[in-house]
Amino acid sequence: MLKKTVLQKFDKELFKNSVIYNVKTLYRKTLEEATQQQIFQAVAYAIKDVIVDNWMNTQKEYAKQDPKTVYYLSMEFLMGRALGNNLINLQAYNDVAEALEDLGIDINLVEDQEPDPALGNGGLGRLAACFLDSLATMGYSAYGCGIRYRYGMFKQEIRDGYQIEVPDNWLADGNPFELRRPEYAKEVKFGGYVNVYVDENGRNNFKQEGYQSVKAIPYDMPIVGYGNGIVNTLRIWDAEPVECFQLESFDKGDYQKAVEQENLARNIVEVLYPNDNHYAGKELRLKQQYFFISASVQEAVEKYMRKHDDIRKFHEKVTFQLNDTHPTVAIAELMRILMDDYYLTWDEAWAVTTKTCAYTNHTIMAEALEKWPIELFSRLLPRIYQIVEEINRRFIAQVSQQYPGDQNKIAKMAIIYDGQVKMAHLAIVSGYSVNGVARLHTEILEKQELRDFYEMMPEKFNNKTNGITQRRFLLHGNPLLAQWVTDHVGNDWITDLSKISGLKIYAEDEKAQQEFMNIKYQNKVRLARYILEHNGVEVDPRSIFDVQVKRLHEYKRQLLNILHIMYLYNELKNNPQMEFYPRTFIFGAKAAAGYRNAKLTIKLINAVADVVNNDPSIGGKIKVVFIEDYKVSNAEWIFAAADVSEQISTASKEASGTGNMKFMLNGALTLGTMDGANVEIVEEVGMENAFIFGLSSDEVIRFENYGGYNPMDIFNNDPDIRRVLMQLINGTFAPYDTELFRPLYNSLLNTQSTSKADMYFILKDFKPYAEAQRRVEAAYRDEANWAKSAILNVACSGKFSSDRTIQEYVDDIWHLDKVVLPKRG
Ligand code: DL6
Repeated sequence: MLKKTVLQKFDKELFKNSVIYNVKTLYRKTLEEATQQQIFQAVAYAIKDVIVDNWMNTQKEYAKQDPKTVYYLSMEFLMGRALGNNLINLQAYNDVAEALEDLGIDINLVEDQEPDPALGNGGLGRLAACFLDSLATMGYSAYGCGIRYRYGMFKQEIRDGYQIEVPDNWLADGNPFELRRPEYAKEVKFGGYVNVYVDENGRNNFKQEGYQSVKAIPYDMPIVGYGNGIVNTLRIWDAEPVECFQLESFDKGDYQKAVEQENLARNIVEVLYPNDNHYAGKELRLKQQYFFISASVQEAVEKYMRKHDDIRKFHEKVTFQLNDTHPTVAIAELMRILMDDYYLTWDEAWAVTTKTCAYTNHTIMAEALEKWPIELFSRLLPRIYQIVEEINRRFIAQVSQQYPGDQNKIAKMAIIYDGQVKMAHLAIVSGYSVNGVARLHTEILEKQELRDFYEMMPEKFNNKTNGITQRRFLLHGNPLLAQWVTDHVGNDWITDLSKISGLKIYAEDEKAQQEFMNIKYQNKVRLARYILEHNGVEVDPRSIFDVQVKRLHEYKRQLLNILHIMYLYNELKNNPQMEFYPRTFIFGAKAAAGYRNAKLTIKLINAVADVVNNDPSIGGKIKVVFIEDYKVSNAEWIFAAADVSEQISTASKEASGTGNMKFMLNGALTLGTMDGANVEIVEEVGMENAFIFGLSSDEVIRFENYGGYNPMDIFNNDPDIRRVLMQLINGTFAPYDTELFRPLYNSLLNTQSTSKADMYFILKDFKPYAEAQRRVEAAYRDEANWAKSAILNVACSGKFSSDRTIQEYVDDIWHLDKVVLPKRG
């Protein structure tokens, strides 16, 4: 057994013995006989043994100091692999790597055995994971609360250029870091009806009856703070039938109900909906939301009441942050518990709830807004619906009082309207804070999307620009650059990223520039090897690595990128002698399974790659690579190797972006629009160290509101663009099916579809983008100047640490107490 001494003062021999012991007791094998997966499990259990000591100690200290706690309620936590991250945060990575080497084991191979826990789609879920890392590192008491999906984000395989979705059975070999906590199980009720009984005190008691229920079982995962001994908890809920399926139910006539309950439990946590920025309106999704929220809120209240006796002061010790509208039923669930279980009056319960819940908005995309049909909502959650109805009734009365006779205001602001329950309205009305995730995004919320609410309750609105954890995305993902940064500015940046600004003085230092470019080169070699192994494509690490990795969505405009590559290819074919700096265009993206144009864009990228990569006449000057199964673990390598960071969303559409920050931290230059957090990145690093192009968000919004853009004009007047578009439908990249890419062509020119043409202004921004790409090429030719800009990007990335973001949440919204653990002997 490994004792706690290990990571306070690493004892190599003890650690090695622990690994050998674990292989023996878990698998009845010696190290030599064990598989790689078994070795990973043995190492993970050895590390967990240490973490659990710190975990117990932290929770004991929290119980003693009783700090205010944030519950970060989120349908998604895109954690990525835990082993490497835990070792980094325990400050034991190098020691463990050495100890494993002594045993003849390569730590990289061990890390590679761990499946990526992919309980999230993209930015929203990864942000939640970065926040948990920062909260633990900064000594704040926090729970992440979510769902233990049996299948996370699908694995992507590319076959014949098409995306194939393969189930992600991430629990197949077990998850060594989790703990099952059946003692905290909760019952969650669905359906039935609500009866009212008057009790002996003349009070109305509301009781849900005739319902089906599910048992929620929590699994806890440790969230290790960096170097401070703190371990917080990510609590994800699994579902089990309340009672085991019993045959005697059949005799009692309950057979049908028993089967349904069993199925409900089986289905509810089965799979993560793979939609990013898109609401599908599925009944099971609402069940998932209420399932994990009811369990989490019940537990938060019970935990509070184990130490306190006045539920009216709940908000003094607890705050709920709603990660987008997905967890918004928490508002009504808390009201229900306070009124039905603790007998608070409406006003008392409202006073507590409205001081407990805060809401983060992550998108203005209309198709992402959650609106549940009343029929579905009230059938599934009858008591919750009653409460939402009452919140709505009182709110409308308030609106009518403030804007007498203005029916339009009510139509725009009501929580329940037109047969639908609008979750964002519920969150804004009932929360004490509403925040956007980048300055521009918050401004758009205030001035456009949520303007009526902002006018009525401006004090609730605030901005919290997103951030990322430097511990995963530099210290773990890019050890060479991390060491170089430490050599130049010391290691304080690991917990205070503002310190990285000390690098500025090296930006013009020739030696530093060479060292930096050499590190970048080595990271490019590492990625080139990965690409050769996974794609079978040889890429030249001396070429410019131009990277766009993120979810595939029309507003993110991967189509603009690939159309521009087609244009460059045409240019080169026309004039093979032209000056051209070799480029490797790298993509990585998953498309939602039912998103036709997104999936077709993946096929187009691969089709273009096939032609371009195999055309000897261009002498390998352009390579196009689509990295299969983009996920947190390969992302770390990709960011480290990038020269150019493609952040080319239609201005106003990307709420923030966080990939942009990860690239910057790793010294890539942003090629982007003035959208989301790009605006703030440019503000930090300076226009001259980025490549900005395209419509502004005001211009986009003006076109959207007042019209005046016709892509056909561009098609008719610009022969380069016309040629590229014609190549979508003349078989250049799909000789066997000339109609294959017709839907993409139509989406740009609207020759057949009912939706607007070129909704994302791809043709409008095409030439400015091509021009910005020319600036990239020219800049890269001047190596010293490029190195200077790249170093400045790293040096100016301090603002984009999730530590800064979390401190702002703490100061302005949550008001948590900082906990410092007493030194252990
Ligand atoms: O805030 C995290 C992340 C932002 O960085 C992205 O810009 C934004 O698109 C994403 N939003 C969503 C919305 N999903 N829903 N609902 O994922 O949030």
